[in-house]
Amino acid sequence: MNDNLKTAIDHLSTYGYCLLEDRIPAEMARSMAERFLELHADPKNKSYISGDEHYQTFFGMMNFDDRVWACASHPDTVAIARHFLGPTCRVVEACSKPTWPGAPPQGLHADSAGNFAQVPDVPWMVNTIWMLTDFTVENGATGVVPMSHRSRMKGPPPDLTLDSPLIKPITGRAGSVMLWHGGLFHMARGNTSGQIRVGLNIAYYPRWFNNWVEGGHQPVWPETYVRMPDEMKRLCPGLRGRNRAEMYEQ
Ligand SMILES: O=C(O)CCC(=O)C(=O)O
Repeated sequence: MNDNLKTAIDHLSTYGYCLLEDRIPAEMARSMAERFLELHADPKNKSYISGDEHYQTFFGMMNFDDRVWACASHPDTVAIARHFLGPTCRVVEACSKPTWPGAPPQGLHADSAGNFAQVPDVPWMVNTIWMLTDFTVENGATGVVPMSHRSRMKGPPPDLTLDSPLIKPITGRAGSVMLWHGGLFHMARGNTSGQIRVGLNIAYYPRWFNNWVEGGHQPVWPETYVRMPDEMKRLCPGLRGRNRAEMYEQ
Protein backbone atom coordinates (compact mmCIF):
# COMPACT_ATOMS: atom_id res chain seq x y z
CA MET A 1 0.00 0.00 0.00
CA ASN A 2 1.39 3.44 -0.91
CA ASP A 3 2.08 6.21 1.61
CA ASN A 4 -0.86 8.35 0.43
CA LEU A 5 -3.28 5.58 1.23
CA LYS A 6 -1.66 4.92 4.60
CA THR A 7 -2.01 8.62 5.45
CA ALA A 8 -5.68 8.55 4.35
CA ILE A 9 -6.35 5.47 6.52
CA ASP A 10 -4.69 7.12 9.53
CA HIS A 11 -6.77 10.24 8.95
CA LEU A 12 -9.99 8.24 8.73
CA SER A 13 -9.08 6.28 11.90
CA THR A 14 -8.37 9.44 13.87
CA TYR A 15 -10.82 11.99 12.51
CA GLY A 16 -13.48 9.71 11.03
CA TYR A 17 -13.05 10.85 7.41
CA CYS A 18 -10.46 11.37 4.70
CA LEU A 19 -10.34 13.13 1.33
CA LEU A 20 -8.78 11.63 -1.81
CA GLU A 21 -8.32 14.30 -4.45
CA ASP A 22 -8.77 13.95 -8.21
CA ARG A 23 -9.39 10.19 -8.37
CA ILE A 24 -11.44 10.33 -11.59
CA PRO A 25 -11.04 12.92 -14.37
CA ALA A 26 -13.01 16.12 -13.68
CA GLU A 27 -14.65 15.94 -17.14
CA MET A 28 -15.92 12.45 -16.48
CA ALA A 29 -17.28 13.58 -13.10
CA ARG A 30 -19.07 16.57 -14.63
CA SER A 31 -20.53 14.51 -17.44
CA MET A 32 -21.85 12.00 -14.88
CA ALA A 33 -23.42 14.90 -12.93
CA GLU A 34 -25.17 16.09 -16.08
CA ARG A 35 -26.51 12.62 -16.86
CA PHE A 36 -27.63 12.05 -13.27
CA LEU A 37 -29.64 15.28 -13.29
CA GLU A 38 -31.42 14.08 -16.45
CA LEU A 39 -32.25 10.83 -14.65
CA HIS A 40 -33.60 12.76 -11.64
CA ALA A 41 -35.84 14.78 -13.95
CA ASP A 42 -37.29 11.73 -15.75
CA PRO A 43 -40.73 10.83 -14.27
CA LYS A 44 -40.09 7.13 -15.08
CA ASN A 45 -37.53 7.05 -12.27
CA LYS A 46 -39.77 8.47 -9.56
CA SER A 47 -39.92 5.25 -7.53
CA TYR A 48 -36.14 5.25 -7.04
CA ILE A 49 -35.99 8.81 -5.74
CA SER A 50 -36.64 10.25 -2.30
CA GLY A 51 -36.43 13.90 -1.30
CA ASP A 52 -37.83 17.19 -2.52
CA GLU A 53 -36.99 20.05 -4.88
CA HIS A 54 -33.93 20.92 -2.75
CA TYR A 55 -32.22 17.63 -2.03
CA GLN A 56 -32.75 14.16 -3.49
CA THR A 57 -31.41 10.64 -3.21
CA PHE A 58 -31.67 8.44 -6.31
CA PHE A 59 -31.08 4.83 -5.26
CA GLY A 60 -29.74 2.00 -7.41
CA MET A 61 -27.35 4.02 -9.56
CA MET A 62 -25.24 0.95 -10.35
CA ASN A 63 -28.12 -0.03 -12.65
CA PHE A 64 -28.38 3.33 -14.40
CA ASP A 65 -24.89 4.42 -15.42
CA ASP A 66 -21.97 2.02 -15.90
CA ARG A 67 -19.50 4.78 -15.03
CA VAL A 68 -20.63 4.37 -11.42
CA TRP A 69 -18.74 1.04 -11.41
CA ALA A 70 -15.43 2.84 -12.02
CA CYS A 71 -16.03 4.81 -8.82
CA ALA A 72 -17.36 1.84 -6.81
CA SER A 73 -14.38 -0.35 -7.74
CA HIS A 74 -11.77 2.40 -7.61
CA PRO A 75 -8.65 0.71 -6.16
CA ASP A 76 -8.06 3.45 -3.56
CA THR A 77 -11.56 3.56 -2.07
CA VAL A 78 -11.79 -0.24 -2.17
CA ALA A 79 -8.41 -0.59 -0.42
CA ILE A 80 -9.55 1.75 2.37
CA ALA A 81 -12.95 0.03 2.70
CA ARG A 82 -11.24 -3.37 2.88
CA HIS A 83 -8.80 -2.12 5.48
CA PHE A 84 -11.65 -1.22 7.83
CA LEU A 85 -14.30 -3.79 6.89
CA GLY A 86 -12.25 -6.81 5.83
CA PRO A 87 -11.40 -8.31 2.45
CA THR A 88 -14.91 -9.56 1.67
CA CYS A 89 -16.78 -6.29 2.18
CA ARG A 90 -19.38 -5.37 -0.42
CA VAL A 91 -20.47 -2.32 -2.37
CA VAL A 92 -24.09 -2.28 -1.29
CA GLU A 93 -25.54 0.88 -2.75
CA ALA A 94 -24.71 3.80 -5.00
CA CYS A 95 -26.97 6.88 -4.86
CA SER A 96 -26.97 10.16 -6.70
CA LYS A 97 -27.37 13.13 -4.32
CA PRO A 98 -27.88 16.54 -5.88
CA THR A 99 -28.52 19.60 -3.76
CA TRP A 100 -30.14 22.55 -5.52
CA PRO A 101 -29.69 26.30 -4.88
CA GLY A 102 -31.69 27.37 -1.85
CA ALA A 103 -31.50 23.95 -0.14
CA PRO A 104 -31.48 24.21 3.64
CA PRO A 105 -29.01 22.03 5.59
CA GLN A 106 -30.09 18.39 5.86
CA GLY A 107 -30.06 16.71 9.28
CA LEU A 108 -26.85 15.77 11.04
CA HIS A 109 -26.69 11.98 11.43
CA ALA A 110 -24.62 8.80 11.62
CA ASP A 111 -25.23 6.08 9.01
CA SER A 112 -27.01 2.74 9.49
CA ALA A 113 -26.57 2.98 13.28
CA GLY A 114 -30.21 3.27 14.39
CA ASN A 115 -30.84 -0.46 14.89
CA PHE A 116 -27.89 -1.20 17.15
CA ALA A 117 -28.70 -1.77 20.83
CA GLN A 118 -25.23 -0.42 21.42
CA VAL A 119 -23.05 1.07 18.70
CA PRO A 120 -20.17 -1.37 18.12
CA ASP A 121 -16.54 -0.38 18.43
CA VAL A 122 -15.72 -1.95 15.06
CA PRO A 123 -16.62 -0.08 11.87
CA TRP A 124 -19.87 -1.36 10.30
CA MET A 125 -19.78 0.79 7.22
CA VAL A 126 -17.47 2.99 5.18
CA ASN A 127 -19.39 5.57 3.23
CA THR A 128 -18.11 7.72 0.37
CA ILE A 129 -19.21 10.71 -1.64
CA TRP A 130 -17.72 11.33 -5.06
CA MET A 131 -17.75 15.00 -5.97
CA LEU A 132 -19.25 15.04 -9.45
CA THR A 133 -19.23 18.83 -9.40
CA ASP A 134 -16.85 20.95 -7.35
CA PHE A 135 -17.93 20.85 -3.69
CA THR A 136 -17.69 24.32 -2.15
CA VAL A 137 -18.57 25.91 1.17
CA GLU A 138 -21.42 27.74 -0.61
CA ASN A 139 -22.92 24.94 -2.70
CA GLY A 140 -23.50 22.39 0.06
CA ALA A 141 -20.23 20.49 0.47
CA THR A 142 -20.79 17.67 2.97
CA GLY A 143 -20.21 18.77 6.57
CA VAL A 144 -18.59 16.43 9.12
CA VAL A 145 -17.93 16.56 12.85
CA PRO A 146 -14.34 15.35 13.12
CA MET A 147 -13.78 12.57 15.70
CA SER A 148 -17.51 12.08 16.37
CA HIS A 149 -17.17 8.46 15.14
CA ARG A 150 -15.47 7.77 18.48
CA SER A 151 -18.52 8.86 20.48
CA ARG A 152 -20.24 5.43 20.15
CA MET A 153 -23.53 7.34 19.84
CA LYS A 154 -26.24 6.46 17.29
CA GLY A 155 -26.72 10.10 16.45
CA PRO A 156 -25.64 13.58 17.48
CA PRO A 157 -26.52 14.87 20.95
CA PRO A 158 -29.30 17.53 20.97
CA ASP A 159 -26.89 20.39 21.69
CA LEU A 160 -24.96 19.70 18.48
CA THR A 161 -27.11 21.95 16.31
CA LEU A 162 -26.93 22.56 12.56
CA ASP A 163 -25.17 25.90 13.05
CA SER A 164 -22.43 24.39 15.22
CA PRO A 165 -18.86 25.48 14.46
CA LEU A 166 -17.91 21.82 15.01
CA ILE A 167 -19.38 21.01 11.56
CA LYS A 168 -16.55 21.22 9.03
CA PRO A 169 -17.31 21.50 5.30
CA ILE A 170 -15.22 19.13 3.18
CA THR A 171 -14.59 20.85 -0.12
CA GLY A 172 -12.88 19.52 -3.24
CA ARG A 173 -12.62 19.58 -7.01
CA ALA A 174 -14.93 17.51 -9.22
CA GLY A 175 -13.42 14.01 -9.38
CA SER A 176 -12.38 13.90 -5.70
CA VAL A 177 -13.93 11.58 -3.12
CA MET A 178 -14.49 11.85 0.62
CA LEU A 179 -14.73 8.68 2.74
CA TRP A 180 -16.09 8.38 6.25
CA HIS A 181 -16.74 5.94 9.07
CA GLY A 182 -20.50 5.24 9.40
CA GLY A 183 -20.45 6.54 12.99
CA LEU A 184 -19.23 10.00 12.00
CA PHE A 185 -21.89 12.70 12.37
CA HIS A 186 -22.28 14.36 8.99
CA MET A 187 -24.80 16.04 6.68
CA ALA A 188 -25.40 17.71 3.35
CA ARG A 189 -24.98 21.40 4.14
CA GLY A 190 -27.24 24.16 2.81
CA ASN A 191 -26.73 25.39 -0.75
CA THR A 192 -26.49 29.19 -0.75
CA SER A 193 -24.91 29.33 -4.21
CA GLY A 194 -26.48 29.54 -7.65
CA GLN A 195 -25.11 26.13 -8.68
CA ILE A 196 -26.34 22.58 -8.30
CA ARG A 197 -24.01 20.34 -6.32
CA VAL A 198 -24.03 16.67 -7.36
CA GLY A 199 -22.57 13.87 -5.23
CA LEU A 200 -22.37 10.13 -5.89
CA ASN A 201 -22.68 8.34 -2.60
CA ILE A 202 -21.30 4.77 -2.56
CA ALA A 203 -21.51 2.63 0.58
CA TYR A 204 -19.34 -0.33 1.60
CA TYR A 205 -20.49 -2.77 4.28
CA PRO A 206 -19.13 -5.98 5.77
CA ARG A 207 -21.11 -9.09 4.78
CA TRP A 208 -22.38 -9.57 8.33
CA PHE A 209 -24.45 -6.40 8.16
CA ASN A 210 -28.18 -6.75 7.42
CA ASN A 211 -28.70 -4.13 4.72
CA TRP A 212 -32.47 -4.32 5.05
CA VAL A 213 -32.14 -1.55 7.69
CA GLU A 214 -31.59 1.01 4.94
CA GLY A 215 -35.10 1.39 3.56
CA GLY A 216 -34.31 2.76 0.09
CA HIS A 217 -31.42 0.50 -0.92
CA GLN A 218 -31.95 -1.24 -4.25
CA PRO A 219 -30.56 -4.56 -5.50
CA VAL A 220 -28.28 -4.94 -8.49
CA TRP A 221 -30.50 -6.02 -11.39
CA PRO A 222 -29.49 -9.41 -12.86
CA GLU A 223 -28.99 -7.77 -16.28
CA THR A 224 -26.65 -5.21 -14.67
CA TYR A 225 -24.69 -7.91 -12.86
CA VAL A 226 -23.97 -9.96 -16.02
CA ARG A 227 -22.44 -6.91 -17.70
CA MET A 228 -20.17 -6.06 -14.77
CA PRO A 229 -16.41 -6.62 -14.87
CA ASP A 230 -15.10 -9.33 -12.50
CA GLU A 231 -13.92 -6.89 -9.83
CA MET A 232 -17.41 -5.35 -9.60
CA LYS A 233 -18.97 -8.81 -9.42
CA ARG A 234 -16.61 -9.63 -6.55
CA LEU A 235 -17.70 -6.43 -4.81
CA CYS A 236 -21.45 -7.11 -4.85
CA PRO A 237 -22.12 -10.82 -4.27
CA GLY A 238 -25.59 -11.74 -3.07
CA LEU A 239 -27.11 -8.43 -4.09
CA ARG A 240 -28.83 -9.51 -7.30
CA GLY A 241 -32.55 -9.06 -7.67
CA ARG A 242 -35.22 -6.98 -9.34
CA ASN A 243 -36.66 -5.46 -6.20
CA ARG A 244 -35.98 -5.21 -2.49
CA ALA A 245 -38.47 -7.92 -1.47
CA GLU A 246 -36.56 -10.52 -3.52
CA MET A 247 -33.33 -10.16 -1.65
CA TYR A 248 -33.41 -8.33 1.66
CA GLU A 249 -33.66 -10.26 4.92
CA GLN A 250 -36.30 -8.76 7.22
O1 LIG B 1 -25.07 14.60 0.35
C1 LIG B 1 -24.26 14.77 1.27
O2 LIG B 1 -23.44 15.68 1.27
C2 LIG B 1 -24.29 13.87 2.49
C3 LIG B 1 -24.79 12.50 2.21
C4 LIG B 1 -25.17 11.77 3.46
O3 LIG B 1 -25.49 12.34 4.47
C5 LIG B 1 -25.16 10.33 3.48
O4 LIG B 1 -24.91 9.71 2.44
O5 LIG B 1 -25.40 9.72 4.56
